[in-house]
Amino acid sequence: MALRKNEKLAVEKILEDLENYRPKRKGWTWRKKLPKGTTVGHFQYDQISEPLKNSVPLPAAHYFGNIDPQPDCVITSEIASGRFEDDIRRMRMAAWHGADHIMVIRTLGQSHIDGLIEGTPEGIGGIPITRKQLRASRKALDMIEEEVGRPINFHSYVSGIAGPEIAVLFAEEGVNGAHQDPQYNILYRGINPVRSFVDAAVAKRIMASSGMLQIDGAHNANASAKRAWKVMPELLVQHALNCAYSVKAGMNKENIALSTVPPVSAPAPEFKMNFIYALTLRELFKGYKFRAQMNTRYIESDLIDATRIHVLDTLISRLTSADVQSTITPDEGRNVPWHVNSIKGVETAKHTLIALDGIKDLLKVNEEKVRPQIRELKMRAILFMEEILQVGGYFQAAEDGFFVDNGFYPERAGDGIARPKDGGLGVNTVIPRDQDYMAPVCDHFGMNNLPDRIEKPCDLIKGCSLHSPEKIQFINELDESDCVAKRMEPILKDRVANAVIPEVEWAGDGWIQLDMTIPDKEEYAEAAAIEIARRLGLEEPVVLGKTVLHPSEGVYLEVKARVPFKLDRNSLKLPEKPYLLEEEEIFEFFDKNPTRVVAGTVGNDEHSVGIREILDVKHGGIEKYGIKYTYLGTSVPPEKFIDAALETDARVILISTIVTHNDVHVANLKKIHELAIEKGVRDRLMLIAGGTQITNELAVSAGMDAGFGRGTHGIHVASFLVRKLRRNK
Ligand code: Z97
Repeated sequence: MALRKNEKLAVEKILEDLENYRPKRKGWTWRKKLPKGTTVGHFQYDQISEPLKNSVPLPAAHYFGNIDPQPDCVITSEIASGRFEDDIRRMRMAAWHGADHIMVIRTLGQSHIDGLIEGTPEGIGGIPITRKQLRASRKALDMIEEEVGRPINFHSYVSGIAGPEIAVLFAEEGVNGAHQDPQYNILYRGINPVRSFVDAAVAKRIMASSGMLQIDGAHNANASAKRAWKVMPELLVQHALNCAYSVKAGMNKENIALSTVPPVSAPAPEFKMNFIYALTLRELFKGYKFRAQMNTRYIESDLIDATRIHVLDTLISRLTSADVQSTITPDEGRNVPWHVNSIKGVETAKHTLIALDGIKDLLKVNEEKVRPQIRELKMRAILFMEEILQVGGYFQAAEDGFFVDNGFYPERAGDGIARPKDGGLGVNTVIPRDQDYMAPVCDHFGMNNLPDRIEKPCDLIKGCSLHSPEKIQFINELDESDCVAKRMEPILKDRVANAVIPEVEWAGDGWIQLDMTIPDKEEYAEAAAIEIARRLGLEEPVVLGKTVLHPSEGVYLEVKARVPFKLDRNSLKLPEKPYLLEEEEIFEFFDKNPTRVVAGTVGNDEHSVGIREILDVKHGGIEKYGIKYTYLGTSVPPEKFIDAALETDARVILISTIVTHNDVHVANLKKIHELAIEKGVRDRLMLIAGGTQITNELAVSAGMDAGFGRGTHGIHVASFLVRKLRRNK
């Protein structure tokens, strides 16, 4: 089953025969970089990768021949609507915009569930990972990657007491990357430290066996500490612990990614602090991969603010060579995981990475300035590490509250998260293996007394689920009332009925977003916004975000609300599409076919701004395309248009008319048409009318070849001229 550009992805087809689906490939894939200086369109790039087969380019691409160069680093989209059937469609949108790393975090802390679970028990407060969701998502991604022509990495999270089981599940289902960090379980999930580290070794070994990329959890200290910039030394320590432990558990360095997060944001003096931190990380962790992510802590309910932070963070990524650029952007702060926010995040990353192509070759870091600061940060981290050893090791340090302390080490605020080594979830559940322990399973961590000369341990049991996938038990959802089939019922009905319903995250959710400026104080503005939405007939209005323009003068608000009706797709009147050619084609035509135009406003009409905008090169008037014009001025008599055209050998007359009383505009246009007939030149002249009250029908009925109304730009007129002149040739 292949996807087609002009057809929606049919989720119900993905769900068919899911029990027999196997992932196309396993393991992480990096983008294929192109050589420095590769040409795309008019430009040379130093940091791009292979292009996509199908994509949506950046908004300004149409000025550059619709090129869509892809940066060299992987772009992540964190997609977490909570419903995999909706995530799947958003994955397709994200992939078309240039994401090739799809991170799916469930709406429920997965790690609070102590085992694998089947079904979708939304009732317990969210949705955990299930095999069905993973398989459906991977199957969809296998199709999406064919469509865009680039492998897409699917990512989730290995955490909680069930971590090792989840790692096996991920390896079986072709998940390509995962967060895994024993420190996360200890600090943020209250799991016993010993258990957490033992589990991590098992999970990491499994992840390594299927070539998954691992992202650590250090960024959580950044997001949790009250003063995130104070924990910089600790972050280095956390990264170091997870990196070293992962290598010892059998992972390759190139599959280990540090989860790096800039510690501050403006109004702090952001760049100099974040940059030093990033430089220090790069120096300390040579050979490891870097995943850069915005600091979720500073994302407020303001899309533009989030975008500004994202752009500056990405600048640091470019300057310090991050390998994966995550775009969690505004959703986390606003808690509105909407399709558009995911896509805007991906666009911001793609735009910034491409915009900064080659920047490292242009700038040189001022060593004199940065070196002492990098050295200081390293010293603080090393001292931190030494103190861990002094107190008896990591477990003791975690118990003593070394981590997420708001002091800038060696300063300590005494407010760190303390986790006793003899406490926590799963305490005393680690049991030493017997001397003759033997387990016939592959990619197993730790001591295992396997018989000699067996190729792989699972040969003893004729294959394990990693090597003989037919052994995997696929259990479908168990709850008949809370399952994807039930959720899809109304959606399929709507589809058959050709209903159109707006949507932000779930099919058929009916949400829309409105924005408005209310010229009043914040609380009145908020109340007014809600009331306006209600009076418009919208349901459940909520204010998403506010920007105070002035304490008394006004507030800009974003509101979300539900539309209480559905539209019938067949009854929609489709807007007429203006005929538009690619700019290059227009340039070429007028280069080969020099064309002259005369123009002016007719009768007693002094409104000249519109026609001059259509003519003048400045705002994309027809002059831009090589058309030569003679501007006759305002209030030009009909005869003069014809005479001027003949004198200058013009093929085209542009007649602007705004004044419409007594239908004087129609009369003037008719007159010009008739005069042209009288003089026997109507066939060789093209007559075009324009003005706010002009429509094509009206102009044609008055004898014109075409008419252009409100919203017309030079390119519309130029495209029409090309089409018509080609036909008349
Ligand atoms: C990011 N926006 O992109 P659960 N393990 C680690 C984690 O950092 C996390 C989990 C597991 C962030 C993701 C925060 N991180 C959000 C190392 C979550 C999540 O929800 O506890 O089951 O797992 O990194």
